[in-house]
Parts: sequence; structure tokens; C-alpha cells
Amino acid sequence: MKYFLGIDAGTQSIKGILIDPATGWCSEPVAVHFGRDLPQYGSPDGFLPNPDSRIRRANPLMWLEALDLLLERMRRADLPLSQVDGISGSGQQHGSVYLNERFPETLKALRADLTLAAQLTHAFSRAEAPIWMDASTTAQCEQLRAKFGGAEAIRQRTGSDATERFSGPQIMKFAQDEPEQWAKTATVHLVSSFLASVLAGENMPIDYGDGAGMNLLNLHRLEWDAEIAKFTASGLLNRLPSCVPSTQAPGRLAPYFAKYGLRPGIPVNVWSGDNPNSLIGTGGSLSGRAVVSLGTSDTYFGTIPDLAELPRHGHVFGNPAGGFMTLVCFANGSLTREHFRSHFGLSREEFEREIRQTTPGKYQLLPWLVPEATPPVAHPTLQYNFDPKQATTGEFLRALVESQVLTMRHHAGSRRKPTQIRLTGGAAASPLLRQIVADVFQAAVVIGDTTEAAALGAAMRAANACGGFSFEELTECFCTAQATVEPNPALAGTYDAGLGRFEKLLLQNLH
Ligand code: XUL
Repeated sequence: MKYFLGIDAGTQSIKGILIDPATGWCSEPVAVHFGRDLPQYGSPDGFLPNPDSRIRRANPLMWLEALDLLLERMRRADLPLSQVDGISGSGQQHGSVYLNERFPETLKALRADLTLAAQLTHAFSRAEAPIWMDASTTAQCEQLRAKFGGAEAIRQRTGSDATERFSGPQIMKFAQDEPEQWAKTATVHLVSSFLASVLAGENMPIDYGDGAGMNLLNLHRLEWDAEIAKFTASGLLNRLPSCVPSTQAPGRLAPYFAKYGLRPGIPVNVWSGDNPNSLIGTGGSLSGRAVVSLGTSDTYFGTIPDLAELPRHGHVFGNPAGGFMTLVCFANGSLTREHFRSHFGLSREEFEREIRQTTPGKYQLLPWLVPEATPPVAHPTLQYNFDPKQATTGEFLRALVESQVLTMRHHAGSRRKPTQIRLTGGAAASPLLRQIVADVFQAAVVIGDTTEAAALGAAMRAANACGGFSFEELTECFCTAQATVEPNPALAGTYDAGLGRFEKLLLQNLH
């Protein structure tokens, strides 16, 4: 038996999945929820609460403690960790981790009788890691645009306009605000490359999938852009790990992890971002299918053949299977849905029942509870084309979830209309949301073997990089359709009209 382990370090939890590509077996996901399982970090939603909603940071020690706990839970669940032949992973994108010069020597000397968090606590030059929800770098984005010829020029170079949550502007802000701490920084990692380094016991590279989410990678040359790096922060180029194809497995598992039954020395594949991994885990990497992920963020993505024509909205990242992918990110995803569900005191079933009792397509709103990435909104407020006080709870909630899908359809607009959408992420388990996505897009919604596509994608990448399985065979094995939800054609006109009203509301509120 050859098993491969995929770990997904997301915003609110860390999850692990084992696969056996020879038999098509896939374990149930094992999870550690940061808020519930590690309350001592004071991060109920996976980040440190801050009264300024543009500031969103997490304690990287929490991620280390969660990694230990995840592997312990997998060992206790009697998963065959001793037969794992390769590991890969997935990280929430854009988050940056700042390490001092003690990081490499501490990693080399990890003792199995102590925890990762206890041993690495002195290896950081910055105690908090800004995550993808942080929108506090507007000034730095403007400086980058002014220096490099504007938004379009930066987009042509790095695949994205200078973007608040991207790691480059975040590093720039840190170096400007805290120069002494920046001087003590020896290496800047992404969440993905940081955790990969911990597994391998040495600094690991960043892959093209996640590296492209930094405003630092020249997408045409696939190497760090020395000019942009120099302007971003002095000495940054020397502090970045190398950037490599996602298929490389340069690491070997550190002896520390033998305590969980894993064999030291097995290959560790470079990790990638959660969206690039989900592209693999939904089978979207080869087929050109559109993928919608309903997670902490909602994302819409798919492959593109080359860089000839960059899409108008969103970003271009490396596709871990080769080539590129485009992505549009909506920061108001599950946390916004969950906020209103608990605001009205509803269980998940009641939430669905309330919405089902109402008429589709009637009302729209701008679903911005927290700073929004697409379109960029730094100071969010909900805006309505109806009087929320006159609406029933169900009408309000339907307006919310439909508008979340309408904003996706609007911002995916320049692309060819999909006939099929692969749906993943926690909220993809909801039959109601599946139907709303199908109806709003008038496309069939396909659900794969698991809604944990990022963890599955990571396990498939491990099997590819460490076990020699092709992405074609892995996709055939693990990404078959388990359920298909057909759109209701009678609602096509309703949602076309709803989209028109949503776009009007958008125009009225964007300045
Ligand atoms: C993508 C993005 C989010 C994070 C967290 O650009 O910011 O989707 O990857 O999931």
C-alpha cells in the first residue's frame, strides 16, 4: 500500500486527508478547529480580533500547535501513517510569516519530547502573521502603482494589480512601520512554505501557485521580480525562499514527526495555496471547468491556457498541474453567512428552511460585512434595494446568499459562461446553496467525492510529486461526480433581472 497525506491549513481550521491512489481509497478528513480546539489563542474565527476590521492577523504558534494536534488525532484514528510515502499541503493564501536567523537551526534540532510551538517560539521576528483578510495596506499598494506605471502595468507583470491582502504590500508595510523588526527578519515565508519547512526541518521553497499571490513574482519569467522586491523592502530578495514548480519535492520529513508514526525521510512536496490545491482536488486543473469554492472566502476560478489575455477581474496564479489559473476572491463568504445565521439564532436546517419559504430573485443587497476583496471595499456596509425592516428573516437571508452568488456571476462575467461548475468548500454541503449556484449561473453544479477539495488536492499533489502518479489518473480516481444539481430553466429570466438590479446597486455604491 502506498498512502499519501494532504494537509490543508485554512483560515479557521487545519485538516488532513490520506489517499491510496492504487485503490481509490480516501480517508474521512480529520480536523482541528482553531477557535474550538485551541481557545487559548483567543481566535474564534482563526484570527486575532481587532477593532479595526482592516487589520487581520493570526498567531503562527497556533498553526504549529494545530499541526501537532492534527497529526496526533490522525494517529489516534488509526490511520496508516507508517505507510505514508509522501506529504503535501495547502495553505490559506497570501499570509506572511516572519522568521529570524534562529529558524533553520531550531528546525534542525527539533526534539520529539517537546511541542513545535514550544521550540519555535523564539524563531519569529514578528509575533503575528497578517492573513489574507487584512486590508490595511492601501497606502503601500498606491506606492507600488505610482512606482511601476499603474495598476495595469503591475497586473501584466505579476498577474494582479497591487492588492491589499497580497504578501508584497504586507511585507512593505511591516518594513516601513517596524524597520527594527524587519532588520531582524532572515526569511519571509507564506503560510504554505512555512508549514512545509517545519515538516522538512529546513527552509522549503514557495511554489508558483502561491508565489503568484504576492505581487512579487514575475509571471512571464517565473522568478522573483528583483525591481519590485527591491522597492517593496530593502534586502527582501535575500529573505525570500526560492520559487519553484509545484511538482517539486525537495524536502525529507524531519525525525520529529516519527512520534506520530510517520517515517522520517519520506519526501515532502512543496506546498501550495488553498485555491490552487482546490483546483487539483476538484479535477478542475485539467478540464478547464469553472470551480466555485464556498469557504471562509468564496472564490471563483479555473485554468487559462496562457498569459496572452489576462482576465479583467481578479488574479492569475500558477496551476499546480502546469500553466496558469485565474481566480476572483470574495472575502464575504462563510463568515458573513454564519454571522447572519447566528444573528437570527437559526440552526443550519432552520436557515435553509427560512430561505426555502421565500420567492427566488426578489431582493438584492451588497453583502459586505467585512472589507471586501472584489470589488475592493475598505469600509464595508450592507446596502439594499429593499427595506430590510419590512423583509422577513427568510427574505433577508435569501437576498444575502443570492447576492453572494450574483456578485460572483457579475465579476466572472468577462469569462465564457460555464455550462458546468464544480462546487467545493464547507458550504457546498448545503443542498440549498448548490441549487442557488446552479440557478443563478444556469449551469449544472457538480459535487465530487469530498467538499474538502484543498486537502484532497494536496494529497493528490503528494501522490504526483512523491509517487509518480499522473494528474490524469489521480483526477479520474478521486474527482468523479458524486452528485449533479441541474439548474431550473424557469428561473433563468428571474436571475438575469436580479443580476441587472444587483449591478445597479453596485454602480450606485462604488465611487
Ligand atoms: C484568494 C484568497 C482566499 C484565501 C483564503 O486570493 O485570498 O481565498 O486563499 O482561502
